[in-house]
Amino acid sequence: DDAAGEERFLELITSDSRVEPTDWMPEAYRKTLVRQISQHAHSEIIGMQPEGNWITRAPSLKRKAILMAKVQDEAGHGLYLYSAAQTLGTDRDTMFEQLITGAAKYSSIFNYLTPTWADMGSIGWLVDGAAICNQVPLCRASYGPYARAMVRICKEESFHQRQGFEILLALMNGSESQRAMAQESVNRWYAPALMMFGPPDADSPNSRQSMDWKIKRFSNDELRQRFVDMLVPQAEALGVTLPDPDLKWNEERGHYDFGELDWSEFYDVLKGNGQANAVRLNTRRAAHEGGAWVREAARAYADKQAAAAAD
Ligand code: FAQ
Repeated sequence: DDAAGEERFLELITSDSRVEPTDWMPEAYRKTLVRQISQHAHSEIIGMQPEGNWITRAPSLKRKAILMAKVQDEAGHGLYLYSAAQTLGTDRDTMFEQLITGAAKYSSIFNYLTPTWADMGSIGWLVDGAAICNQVPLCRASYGPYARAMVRICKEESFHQRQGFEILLALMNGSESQRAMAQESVNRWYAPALMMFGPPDADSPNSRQSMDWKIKRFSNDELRQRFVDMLVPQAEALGVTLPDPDLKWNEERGHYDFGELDWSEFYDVLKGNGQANAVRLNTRRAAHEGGAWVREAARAYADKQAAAAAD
């Protein structure tokens, strides 16, 4: 019954064990997991677009092959995450529908445009870097299928981050104009990457409960700080400047202080007013509708196989 189920659920959470799909769980726990996991899945799927935009224009065959592999990894991440969300009883068609009608959220970062090749470097270094910071703790999330999906995703994200760093490093070792291109791109991506961690703790309605349930292990601001601390020495190695005049080592705190972010921009992007919200959704919708015949063919094939097996 529910009382016994709840007791066992709390015991699993307190003892840092995993909650599995067949375990009793509070409806609100299920709901917040579906919310977070589906948003995460949508981010991976929409996140293919800003880089997909550069596949045909990558500056060498090797760069093209690497970029294609990375974008394919993102499709894979989306699929593991949809599978994890499905174990909570929400089917994939419902989630797709929520995405293409604009009802679902996905990460703010993918509503920014990628006008230069250096943006492939910045996405890998900053966006995948932020993703790793946020996602490594999720490997210990209390919900088993989500945590296990994150383990593999994080391994691939580490490779993605290195390839982005390496793109920027090649540019920084190049000509004057290549260095300028890298710096200009970092200038555009830095603040939006810091916003990926979500609003400041004081304005984060879901954090407290998600941390009590051990879905989130650290708060948005804690992870943002960890990310900034990680970036500074990497920026020095690259020779790029992080665009924040207030960025400064704080001996007392043992962390870098950094400037206030423009949260009005973040909320504006969430409302649909970012550079690329409309493009992203239209492209996704067209891909989904254009792929309808593949789903129909797969269904017809599966029916035929099932009929043959029944004979
Ligand atoms: N964008 O109360 P909180 C990737 C929403 S990495 C849009 O703090 P929570 C890899 C939030 O959903 C990107 N919305 O929420 C890649 C909530 O709205 P709701 C994906 C945001 O859940 C790299 C409201 O604001 N990663 O894809 C954002 O406790 C390169 C209040 O916020 C993940 O999804 C945002 N940045 O904490 C792929 C990681 N931030 O739902 C391709 C898993 C907040 O109440 C290329 N997710 N919101 O309507 C998480 O860790 C959490 O969900 C947070 C937000 C930390 C994102």
